[in-house]
Amino acid sequence: MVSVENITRRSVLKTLSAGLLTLGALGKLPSVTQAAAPTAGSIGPGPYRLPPLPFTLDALEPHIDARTMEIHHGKHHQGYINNANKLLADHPNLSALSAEQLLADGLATVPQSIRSGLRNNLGGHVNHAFFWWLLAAPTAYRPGKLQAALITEFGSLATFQETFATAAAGRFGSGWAWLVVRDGRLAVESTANQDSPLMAGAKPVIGLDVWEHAYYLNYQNRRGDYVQAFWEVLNWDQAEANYAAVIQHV
Ligand code: MN3
Repeated sequence: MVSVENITRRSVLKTLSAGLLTLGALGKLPSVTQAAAPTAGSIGPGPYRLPPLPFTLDALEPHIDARTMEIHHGKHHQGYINNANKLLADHPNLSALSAEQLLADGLATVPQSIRSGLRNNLGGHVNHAFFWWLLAAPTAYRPGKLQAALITEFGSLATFQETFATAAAGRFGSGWAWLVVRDGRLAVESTANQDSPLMAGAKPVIGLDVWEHAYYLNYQNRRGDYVQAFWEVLNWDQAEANYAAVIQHV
């Protein structure tokens, strides 16, 4: 187990409190096989709008079917956005913050009457906007610094994937599995509902939605099969870009 570059807890926190994802930076990263997300995880201030998928609805088949993508993106993600916008309609001061900043630093200042609704729905928006960019039609990827760091941290890529799958399977009910940088190190975690690692002082690198709405049409109760399929459609270029964005703030 080795620390990630020279990231210190302090620098991670500093990065977070800076509103972090000034992800214009991501756009400067070289694109390899996929269009690099200019703003993955960076939504900016409200009111929010549904970001288009960076692929066609059927691009992930047979691993994730088009109908699931259509409902997941067009109904579920849109629903989180509609709800978050409604909750913030009378709070322009909150809406003016970036969505990530509001989640990471601002929830405690949100009026009690809308706090849990905002936690769920703004979390849902931020998580899904981040997630779509991590999916892509299967293709060849060039291993980069992230894969090297995963091997250093977990011993092998396979061990990382097993650890991640265990976290995804072990999240009871609805939630997410994550690869994050926390306290300067890569770590696998999971969150309940739509909670974001940003809410707990970590920076997401890879996230997987394990709500049933993400897989039930195709996999029914077989979450483990869905998690295995995720590796087939994981956009490693984006994961590398996310990792690069985290460590460049050192
Ligand atoms: Mn979802």
